[in-house]
Amino acid sequence: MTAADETQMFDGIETLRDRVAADLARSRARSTALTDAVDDDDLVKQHSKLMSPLVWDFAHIANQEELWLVRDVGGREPVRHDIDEMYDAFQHPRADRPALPLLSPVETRSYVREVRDKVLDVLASTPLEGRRLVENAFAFGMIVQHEQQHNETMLATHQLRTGEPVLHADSPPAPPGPVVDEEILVPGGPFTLGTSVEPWALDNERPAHQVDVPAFVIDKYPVTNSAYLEFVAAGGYDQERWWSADGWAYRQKANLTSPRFWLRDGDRWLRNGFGLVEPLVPDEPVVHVCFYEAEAFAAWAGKRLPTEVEWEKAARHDPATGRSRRYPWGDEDPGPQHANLGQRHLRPARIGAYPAGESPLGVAQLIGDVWEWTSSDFHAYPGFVAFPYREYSEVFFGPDYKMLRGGSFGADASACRGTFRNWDYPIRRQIFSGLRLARDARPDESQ
Ligand code: AVJ
Ligand code: FE
Repeated sequence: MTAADETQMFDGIETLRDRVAADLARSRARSTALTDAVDDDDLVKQHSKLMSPLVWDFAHIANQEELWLVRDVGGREPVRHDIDEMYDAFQHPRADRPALPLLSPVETRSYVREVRDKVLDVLASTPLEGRRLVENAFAFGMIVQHEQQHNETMLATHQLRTGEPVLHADSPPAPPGPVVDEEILVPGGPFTLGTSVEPWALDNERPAHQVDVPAFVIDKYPVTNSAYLEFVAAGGYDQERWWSADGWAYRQKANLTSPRFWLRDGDRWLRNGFGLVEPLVPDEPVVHVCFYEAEAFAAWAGKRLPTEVEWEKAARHDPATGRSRRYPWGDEDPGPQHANLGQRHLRPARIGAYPAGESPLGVAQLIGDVWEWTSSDFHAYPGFVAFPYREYSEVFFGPDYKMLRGGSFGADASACRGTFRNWDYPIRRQIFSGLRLARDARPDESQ
């Protein structure tokens, strides 16, 4: 190795440490903002049986950080040895968490700070090579993503909270020109699904492998409020024929009549976004629908949901090179010109707002705005190896969960990429979930 190579490697590692420190600071700024926005009563209370008290999420974020970075990576003594069980998501379902003897808001804030101080020390002193867990700072990246995932969950808790609005953000950009909603043909043929090279990709995104995908057609944009409203107005929620058997049973049981947080006001529809009630924006992607609603809407529209593989091919396939990109727009990390991510705006952007984020085939707004339901269950890719713990992905594999792709306005760029896989129960609609339609290509189209 030449001296120049060594210098470069040293620079590379310093850049990586800086990158980790910046990402840690950014995720912490967000969890702090989400918890500082409300008073202590609000922090400890349960806003919905579906969610944890905000103070549980915050301490759980710090507890995971302590387990992986202070104790495992750093080999240090526990900051607190007595609370692991209380903040273990597998020990206590969300509904039961308010009854636990949780750390108070004051104790939580000091625990969170103490852990982070130790982590910054570990970051400065640990060689980022040798063990797979620290190679490319993976464990730090995993913990950044974990905090950001909980930040999105905490944002969903804010959406369920009642009372005066406490969160404020700028409006997303408007479409810069005329918007033509269209269908896009994705040609059939081989495609590389997943990744083996993305340093912070989680276990379920690995390994990269080739799949053969028949030609299909996908909408350029996610389904909008106005399109979804047509389904509502046409009586779609009362017509069993659009719904799967499980979907109809749930529609009946939960008495679904419109997306969550829509309110009927005479002959117009309003929606509640973080406590602010306003008329529906027609060309904004619909959000807060469950998988069953997405599936019924697609059937009513004469189409279907894309499979997870189709979604990823639409997002990553570059027909000119046959290569899979990191993101629809290329290999560059997401910037504000590409996608509505990171809680910069507290709503999806109108369709057409992100021309710079389009895929080579012209599919738009795949990343950010709303998570998109796919028709796929959660399965391991061939060659999957649980890493670094089975409870991130493996214990969820099977038919109980449906896959969501692309991230939402509430998701951070660090926890969202072309290969990123999210999952939830098909009845969930407090999440920032919408959909995009697809269909099989007709023989005359696919030639
Ligand atoms: C990948 C979003 C389904 O929130 O349950 C957080 C992420 N895993 N803590 C979830 C996660 C452990 C997970 N999802
Ligand atoms: Fe967690």
